[in-house]
Amino acid sequence: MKDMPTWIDEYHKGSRFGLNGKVLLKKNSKYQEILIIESDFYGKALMLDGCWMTSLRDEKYYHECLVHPALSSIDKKSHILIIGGGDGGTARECLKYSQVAKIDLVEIDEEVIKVSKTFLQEIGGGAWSDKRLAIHIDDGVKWVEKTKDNFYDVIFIDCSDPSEFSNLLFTDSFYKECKRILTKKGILATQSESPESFKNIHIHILKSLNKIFKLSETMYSFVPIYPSGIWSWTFASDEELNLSKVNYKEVMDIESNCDVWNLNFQNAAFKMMPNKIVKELNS
Ligand code: SPD
Repeated sequence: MKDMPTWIDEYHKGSRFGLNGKVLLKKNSKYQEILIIESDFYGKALMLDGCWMTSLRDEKYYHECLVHPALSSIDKKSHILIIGGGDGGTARECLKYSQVAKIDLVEIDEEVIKVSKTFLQEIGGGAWSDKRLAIHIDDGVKWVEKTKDNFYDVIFIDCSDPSEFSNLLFTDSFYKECKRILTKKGILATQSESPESFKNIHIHILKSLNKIFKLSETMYSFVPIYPSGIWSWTFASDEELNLSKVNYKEVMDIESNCDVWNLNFQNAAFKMMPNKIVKELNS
């Protein structure tokens, strides 16, 4: 019976978002419950504290959208910070750019990295052995606080939904600290939750970034296993945010190496803000 497929659901506001699969691992780390399943259609998938994080089938919908709008548009991209991202998918996408010289990946939960390397190797892939990637087991908020001014060209916040131990990653004071450690033309790129299933926190993120940075833009697409499916990513900068002004030669190479992202997809995704979000932001 132990190995029989079963329904594993994320419960969210009276709805269930589930995959049918076998449980390969269930353990508690210092911070959270970690579950790995092998599902029929989405392949192996990672759930943390009852929330889907990623699956082999749909992870590119998430990681490509977080990384490429920022990295395809910014000229200087040598120093990158990833906060969270313990499955390795965000680092893998960043490393597609030869100008990326150094990535600091700061993940609070070492177990997430260990489990991802063991069960979800396809996600991190060659990133784990790439010399440009430095892994730090640390609290992202503290890491940012101890970083000197104007240090990173791009910061990616690849965090879980707000919870007891990730709440600080959604605060104005944290975003201000990120701004302090970004280079002049640097970009902050964050997953910004769902306009449907996490509407309040979504609005909060957009308002905060809009207030703290001179420029910010949000794109919408799908992450099939997340509650309601629709998801968002927000990009903010104090100097330049030319998200579709790209180096075409470079973009062609990156596009041919992506499953979901391309420039047309991106340009449409930046025009997808649901009207109720537009109204709320303008009210
Ligand atoms: N609802 C889940 C939001 C999680 C976003 N981060 C996922 C991590 C994938 N690298």
